[in-house]
Amino acid sequence: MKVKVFTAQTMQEAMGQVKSELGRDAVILHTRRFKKGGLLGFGAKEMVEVMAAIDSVPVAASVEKKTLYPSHSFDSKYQSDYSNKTSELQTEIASMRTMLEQVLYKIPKGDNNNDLLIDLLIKNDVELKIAEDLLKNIPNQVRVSLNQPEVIRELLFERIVNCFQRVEGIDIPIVGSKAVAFIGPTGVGKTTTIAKLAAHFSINKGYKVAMITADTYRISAVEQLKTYSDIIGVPIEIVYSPDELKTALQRHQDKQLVLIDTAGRSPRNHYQLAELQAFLETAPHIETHLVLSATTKYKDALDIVRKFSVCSPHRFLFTKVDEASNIGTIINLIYQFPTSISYITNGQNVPDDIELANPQKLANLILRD
Ligand SMILES: Nc1nc2c(ncn2[C@@H]2O[C@H](COP(=O)(O)OP(=O)(O)O)[C@@H](O)[C@H]2O)c(=O)[nH]1
Ligand SMILES: [Mg+2]
Repeated sequence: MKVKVFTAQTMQEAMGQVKSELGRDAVILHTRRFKKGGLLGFGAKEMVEVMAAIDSVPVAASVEKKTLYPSHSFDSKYQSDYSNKTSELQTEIASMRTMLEQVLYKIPKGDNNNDLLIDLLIKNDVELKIAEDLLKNIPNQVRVSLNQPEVIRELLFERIVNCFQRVEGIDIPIVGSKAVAFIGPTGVGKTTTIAKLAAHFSINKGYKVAMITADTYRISAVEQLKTYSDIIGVPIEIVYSPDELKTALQRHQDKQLVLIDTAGRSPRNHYQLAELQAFLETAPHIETHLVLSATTKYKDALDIVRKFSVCSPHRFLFTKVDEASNIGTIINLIYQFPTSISYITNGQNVPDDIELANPQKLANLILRD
């Protein structure tokens, strides 16, 4: 074993000496500070002493360096090995950082406001992953301290509003006709919504409107729409096949808006869905709104959206927001399938209980205490 004492003005300098003489494996046995020079204790310089040892004299640091990166180390082979290693290391560091961030995020942080907001989102049935995603990086984003709950809540609100930014109601063309079909499971409110829209566009807006129903599955369904047709004063057609739908659409070419009701379909019945798809394919210009109830559990709603995707819906329309204890399902779906929302219905009253989706109102409902 070789033991040596090094003195220098700073600890850093002394360590540098240890490293260059004894190498990286040297063991520090002892350090001390002492005063040197001066007169009667005045003007003395502070010095550092380091006692270090090494088992056997190592190859000097400079030689060690040479072994690791020999003089020919920057020929092309070594250079590419070296850069491969560097990029591997960078990838590894990046994935370690992500892991660390995730772990840190999950550590309970007492009364951390993010946790309180996550709890609030989860209480409103927002999926955990989505809640975490919405809150991710918010504090860093504005460099606010975590004790500013109202700032963080405001930022979260804006993020949620952004999720609902895509709002597209029924846009009536200046020239020509628009046909809109409403599809979805049974009982979600398709027929009631059509009646609300027929009244809104014909009575409030003064457009020429017609209704067509392809829901001939139940007599009562046809009668329901016929009653609305009488009250609102818009014509109604009943069609039993895709061909009849085509003819009916041609007959109503003079109308600015044709609203098409369809039979409620079970997302589990492939035959029913294929039949519906065939109806919609008769006229390629039909705009399709998938009607979903806000009271549906997210997992079921996910299944419905997946199954109805064969009909390529252009918009989501959410009903029964008045009955839902929260609207987690709506944000979860929009997050998963970024699709425009057309209308929100919030009651049984025809024609009043319907409105164009409002991102601010929806965001407020998501953050409801
Ligand atoms: N609370 C509430 N009930 C609604 C809403 N929309 C429709 N309904 C009711 O839901 C039930 C089924 O509606 P309907 O239009 O026949 O559904 P469809 O089978 O999809 O055509 C009816 O009792 C409607 O009054 C809504 O926004 N809120
Ligand atoms: Mg119906």
